[in-house]
Amino acid sequence: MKLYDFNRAPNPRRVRIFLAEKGLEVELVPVNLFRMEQLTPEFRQINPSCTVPVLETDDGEHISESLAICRYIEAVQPEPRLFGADALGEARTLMWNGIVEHEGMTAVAEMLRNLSPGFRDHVFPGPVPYPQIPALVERGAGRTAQFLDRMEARLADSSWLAGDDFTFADIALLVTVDFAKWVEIDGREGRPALAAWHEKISARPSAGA
Ligand SMILES: N[C@@H](CCC(=O)N[C@@H](CS)C(=O)NCC(=O)O)C(=O)O
Repeated sequence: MKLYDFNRAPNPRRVRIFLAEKGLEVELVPVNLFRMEQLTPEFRQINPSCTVPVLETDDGEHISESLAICRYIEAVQPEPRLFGADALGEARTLMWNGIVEHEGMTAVAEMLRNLSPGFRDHVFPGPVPYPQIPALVERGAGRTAQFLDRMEARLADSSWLAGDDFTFADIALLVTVDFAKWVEIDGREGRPALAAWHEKISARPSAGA
């Protein structure tokens, strides 16, 4: 297996952490997003969405989308279980991952991509040049704060996001909280449960992946 990767980006980090938790090493193929290598004709053949991560299986098939990649890895190597121990654990993992992706990652991305000069005319991945809308920075900040408050409430009641077990949903939240630092939001400030959870998850060796 090979992973098309960019070491500064949050979604590939989700997969690298997942692989590290599984104790798996795969070849990493760097795709430099700062140099727009994701838009080259060669990479578009690999992933027409022009995003990383992309997993190349041993049969040469290309799988994009972090969730799909990690579900595949879980199926190939079930232990340690990172999508919950049973049907309910899996449903909770997918539910919390969905909440993190749709309410958290998109909010931080809305801020960053409408703010940073590096994303001018590149607000969405892919070749179409969508312009920035500065008003969305403030809206994204509000959505991010609301999301982080929701995570604080959940983690005040639950040791991990999906319950008693560490799962893929926690990995999604870790990369989102760390991604928010790009827009100078420290989600841990004033949120003690989230801060304690962040310290605990960051101490796992996989967090450095
Ligand atoms: N839904 C995808 C999102 C992938 C994604 O957006 N990746 C970003 C890096 S974190 C990317 O490749 N961006 C390319 C671009 O902005 O042009 C996933 O879960 O993997």
